[in-house]
Amino acid sequence: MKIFDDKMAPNPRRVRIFLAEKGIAVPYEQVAIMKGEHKTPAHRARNALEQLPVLELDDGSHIAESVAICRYFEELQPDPPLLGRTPKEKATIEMWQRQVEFNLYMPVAQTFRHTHPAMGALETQIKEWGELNRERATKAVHWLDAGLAGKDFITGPHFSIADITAMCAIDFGRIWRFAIPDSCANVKRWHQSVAARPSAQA
Ligand SMILES: N[C@@H](CCC(=O)N[C@@H](CS)C(=O)NCC(=O)O)C(=O)O
Repeated sequence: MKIFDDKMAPNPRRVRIFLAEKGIAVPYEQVAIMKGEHKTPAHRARNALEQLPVLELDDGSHIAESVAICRYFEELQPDPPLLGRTPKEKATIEMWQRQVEFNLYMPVAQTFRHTHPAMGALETQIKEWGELNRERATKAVHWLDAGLAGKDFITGPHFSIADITAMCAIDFGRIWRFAIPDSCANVKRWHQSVAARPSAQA
């Protein structure tokens, strides 16, 4: 078993943090996106969408999609649970995970892809789309701030995959100088706490 990873990219980081929280060690093989290594026939055979991360199982099969890979390891090793225990917890975590992914993560990524000069090699850049997503990302942090009121973590008292996705989105945004607004005190407090977990270094 191994994971095809790019240390510089935010989606593979989600999986690394998830595994670090569970204390699961999996060998990583680096595939450098900025060198185009994810567009080779070898990587296309692992994931026809030319994306990372990809988990390779011992039978030679592949699982792409960060959340699907996390789900696989959660099923293998439920503790500590990062996708919920009870039906209500599982559904609540999935709700937040998807909302954070669509409302915060995607706008942060789209701003980067459509406004950063380095992304011109990978993306047909539409500046207006990038700028619209810059606004959407800022709006989403305010939405997250309201959601974090009175809570330690996004879904309640326990750290979950939703916290991982949100932290990776916010940290990735630094590449286009995104910063948590001073008015978002809940997000600032939460970010300090999740960034201090050892897994954040994974
Ligand atoms: N929904 C996928 C998204 C994967 C994805 O977009 N990965 C990026 C790295 S963060 C990638 O491989 N990009 C390659 C490219 O844009 O050409 C997941 O969650 O794993």
